[in-house]
Amino acid sequence: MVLAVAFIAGTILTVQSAVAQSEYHPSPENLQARREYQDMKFGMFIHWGVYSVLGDGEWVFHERHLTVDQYNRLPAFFDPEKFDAHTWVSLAKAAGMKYITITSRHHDGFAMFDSKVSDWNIVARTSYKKDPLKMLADECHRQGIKLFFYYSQLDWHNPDYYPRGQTDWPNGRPDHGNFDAYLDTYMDGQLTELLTNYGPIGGIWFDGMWDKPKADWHLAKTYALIHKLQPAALIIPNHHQTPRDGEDVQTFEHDLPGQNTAGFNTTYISKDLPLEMSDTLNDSWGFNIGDSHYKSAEEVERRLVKASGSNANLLMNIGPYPNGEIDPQFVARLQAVGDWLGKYGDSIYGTRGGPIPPGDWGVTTQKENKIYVHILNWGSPLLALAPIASKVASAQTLVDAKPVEFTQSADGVVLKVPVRKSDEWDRVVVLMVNKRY
Ligand code: JFZ
Repeated sequence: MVLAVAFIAGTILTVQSAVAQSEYHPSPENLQARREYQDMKFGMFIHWGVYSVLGDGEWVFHERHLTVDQYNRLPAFFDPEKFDAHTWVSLAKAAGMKYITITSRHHDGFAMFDSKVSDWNIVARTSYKKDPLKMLADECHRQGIKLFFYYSQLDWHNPDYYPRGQTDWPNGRPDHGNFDAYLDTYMDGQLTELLTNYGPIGGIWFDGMWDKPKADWHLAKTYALIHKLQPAALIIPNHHQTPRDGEDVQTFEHDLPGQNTAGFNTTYISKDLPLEMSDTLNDSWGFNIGDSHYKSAEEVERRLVKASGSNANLLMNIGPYPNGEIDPQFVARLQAVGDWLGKYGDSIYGTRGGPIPPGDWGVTTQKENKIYVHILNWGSPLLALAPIASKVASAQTLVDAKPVEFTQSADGVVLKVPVRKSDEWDRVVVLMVNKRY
């Protein structure tokens, strides 16, 4: 009897998920937006909120076990007088980044935009009184940068985020609350604002569902709302699970797709969805005054190249100061990566992961009838690559178009590797092939 019930329940679940699978047909605008998203390759992640004042990362509310009453003092000190949307967007452009994903609200629930849903927002609670996301959206539209909003589903402040999740600590909230109202009124209300008041946006980057893995997050409803308000807006959930219906991008945190050095990423890789990898320029997301562990520009470039070779975008994070300035250390590195992209961008933008699997030596990307061989680590004169289906017509270096000797056989392609110039991060050899990818 128990087995029979379990079997029937299992069958119903299977049927339901099969039905759910078939219900989501991405709109043509959405599919087009996914392709454009994949073409962009490099984005700027920005973690910025009232927590930035304390210079101790975006989890400070939780890590110091502050109470809601104590945290409520913080917005009064947040006055980003030096914030200038033009400077931020120009930096993203100079870095060769094509999109920006910014925290519209993080786990502290504090809306960095003008929200009518609650006064727990920058316009109502700070002396700054302005909406930086509006200025950023306008500037992004002017400069042709796509803007995505990070939105935390997890909330450490709202009493209706109840039952609380695994990050719970006693911070003074009552032991009751209406989670349905939190999702349907508060969250969907704010998402409606974000998808209505800022012109066309790139999409919503969700985070925090992992705090209550078993809860019903009303995802179908929220996703349908987003796709109704802006069909081209992409839904990018940072839940580290196999993508669900309605989700448009699979994103990986601190890891290339399929790798799991961080310990919380899934090794499943979607074959259909665009992929993204998020990473930090030092070791923090939000401004952390004690973190000077900056990655070099070369290291950022290598991560971008490896992400591209794995068919993924790289979303590289900075945590601006609470006054709105961006750490000059970040600026210098981003500009250097932008200079590199100025010369090597053809081998990144608009490409997809190449036909040769990534190896210790490097990766390949591909576009039209070109395969770009990115040689990142190789000290020997010859490099043997796995076989490819198409015939190589010619090979040359990307930067100075010098011919590169090669042989092709059933066993693969062997390249005579160009000698590395002293300041050369990546030797890119372009293979012209007879097949269009
Ligand atoms: C999340 C945020 O908590 C973090 O502050 C930052 O915004 C980052 C981009 O996303 O990081 C996570 C996500 C998942 C887990 C931990 C941190 N997890 O599953 O334990």
